[in-house]
Amino acid sequence: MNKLAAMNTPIFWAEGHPGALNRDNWKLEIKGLCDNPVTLNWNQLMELSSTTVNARLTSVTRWSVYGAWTGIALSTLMNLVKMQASCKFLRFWSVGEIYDTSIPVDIALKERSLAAWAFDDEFLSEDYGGPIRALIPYLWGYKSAKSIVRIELMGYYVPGFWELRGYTDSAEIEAGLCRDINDGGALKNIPGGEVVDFI
Ligand SMILES: Nc1nc2c(c(=O)[nH]1)N[C@H]1C(S)=C(S)[C@@H](COP(=O)(O)O)O[C@H]1N2
Ligand SMILES: [Mo]
Repeated sequence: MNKLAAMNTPIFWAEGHPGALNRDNWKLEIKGLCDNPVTLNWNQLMELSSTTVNARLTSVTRWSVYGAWTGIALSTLMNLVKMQASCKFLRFWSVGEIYDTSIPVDIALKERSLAAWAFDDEFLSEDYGGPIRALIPYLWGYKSAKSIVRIELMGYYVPGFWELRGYTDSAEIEAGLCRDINDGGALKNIPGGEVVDFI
C-alpha cells in the first residue's frame, strides 16, 4: 500500500473516480499563451529534470498531509513551452475534463509548485492523482488538480470546478483547526498562508 493510503489520506474525486489509469499511455498537453506548445508522453515527462520538495497538501475541508513530493517544477514546464508574458494564469484539466482549476502565474512559478508524479519515493496511484497531478502547496488543495491531461496558459482567470461551487478563487489558506494526517488525523492549528507546520 502506498504511503498516502497507509496514512488514510482522504481521496477526493468530486467528478467521480476515473478508474485505472495507464502511465504508459499518459499524455500531458501544454498549450495556450506560449511559443512552443507540447504534448508530452510519460517517457518524455520522465526525461525532464525533476525535483523533490517537502511540502503539504492542505484541504479546505481541514486536513493536511506532509511528505516528499517529486515531480517537474511548473517553472521547468513553462520554460520548455516558452510561456509568453501575456500568460497570467495556468488552468489545469483533470482526466475526463470535468474538473479544472486555475492559479496565478506567480504562484505557479514558485519553487514548490509541481507537476508531481511521486510521494515519498512511490509513484502516485490513481486515487491520489497519478500518473501526474498539480501540487500547489501554497494554496488550498482544490488547486492541486489530480491526473492532469492539459495545462492551458491563459491571459485571464476562469473559475474552476470548486470555485464555481463556492470555494474562493484565491484559495488562500486560512488559519484554524486542521487534521494532521501524518499524526493519525489529530486536530491541531495551522497558521494562515502556506502550511509549513502546525502551531
Ligand atoms: N480531479 C480532481 N482533482 C482534485 C479534486 C477532485 O475532486 N478531482 N479534489 C481536490 C481537493 S479539494 C483536494 S483537497 C485534493 C485532495 O487530494 P487527494 O485526493 O489526493 O488527497 O485534490 C484536489 N484535486
Ligand atoms: Mo480539498
